[in-house]
Amino acid sequence: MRHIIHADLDAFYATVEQLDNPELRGKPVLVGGRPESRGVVATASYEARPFGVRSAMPMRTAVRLCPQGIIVRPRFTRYREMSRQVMEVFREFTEVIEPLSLDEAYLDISGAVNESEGRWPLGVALDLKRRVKSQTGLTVSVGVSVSKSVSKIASDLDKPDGLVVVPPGDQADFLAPLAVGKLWGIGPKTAERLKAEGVDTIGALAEQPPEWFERMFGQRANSVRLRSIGLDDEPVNTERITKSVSSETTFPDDLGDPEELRRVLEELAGGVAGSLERKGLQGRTVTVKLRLADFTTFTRQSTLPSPSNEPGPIQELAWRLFSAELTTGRTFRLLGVGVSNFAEPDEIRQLPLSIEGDFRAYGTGLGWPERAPQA
Ligand code: DCP
Ligand code: MG
Repeated sequence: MRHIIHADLDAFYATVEQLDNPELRGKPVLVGGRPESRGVVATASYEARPFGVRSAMPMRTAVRLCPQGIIVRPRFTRYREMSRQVMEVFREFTEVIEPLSLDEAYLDISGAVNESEGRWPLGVALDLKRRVKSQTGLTVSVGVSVSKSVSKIASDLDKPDGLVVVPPGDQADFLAPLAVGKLWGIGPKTAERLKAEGVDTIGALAEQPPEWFERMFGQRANSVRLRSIGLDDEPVNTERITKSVSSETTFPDDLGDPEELRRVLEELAGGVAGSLERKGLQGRTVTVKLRLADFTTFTRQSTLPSPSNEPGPIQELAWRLFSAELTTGRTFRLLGVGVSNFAEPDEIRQLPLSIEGDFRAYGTGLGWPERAPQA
């Protein structure tokens, strides 16, 4: 039997700030951009949350709700470093780790569990929490079950410093009373659609007949149905194979000059192309990542007509994506370029080298672990 942990750090950025600066401990900390320049909250410490402060809220609103809040500017390099340390602690338990973002990962701990020797999933989870705390100073909330989607929901139910174990076989009972929107893959729009059908809870969803699932979810019907009873068996996907190559840079001062931005973008794209070539990879999807002066972070991506690791086409498409975002007065804190969606090795020889044809529409990129704050 599989045992899967979903681990998510508590108030990640804010906790790192409190760890590094003892004066912030026990106080409401708001990490994010400046209220006067339309900044947003990246996260708030748990001391600030009773005031109603939430991630992605305008900082101005946060300050109104929590005037005693201490605003701290984010330090992404430090968060990445802490994230690496946490992932190292995870690796003491298993090699089968799927990071979802800087502060979140699935771990397949089946190998660490041995019930006949008294090593139960609960014990492994407690040990993991203790070691994260003692080796990094951070607290992590953990969900444990036999399925990824159940563990993910469980880790969120008892935050901060949470630990929720759903024993094998109890998944459906555990899920039944929860809001249907908590289920992985059910976004706000789908949740609305289900509500209109009288389905509010995961339990109500699970009771629907197969034809209903077909009608509501089409091709996804069976996987959603299995997830609603906690019987999904998706494996923890380790990222040992490279799925994307990217490079990004944060500017010491916000940058708005198109010439300068183009130079930086081409340098980044050229570096990524070189790195692809060294790894023997060719990618189809080019993603640019942008962070504005107010810390809003987002990505734009498009697809090359054929896989490439040449600087020219990658630079050209990166610029095409970026220049569409270059409006008057907009300044940038960070730029990144990534390439993903690699060709299989046997495809590489027979590829045409030109880049002609249509470019596909924008999408949101998944190449970077950070989520975009919504302004
Ligand atoms: N983040 C962000 N913008 C968002 C959401 C999150 O910049 N809209 C960043 C800041 C968070 C980090 O990502 O610290 C992790 O996101 P989580 O959703 O896990 O939030 P926290 O770890 O801060 O809090 P929680 O204890 O609820 O997990
Ligand atoms: Mg978190």
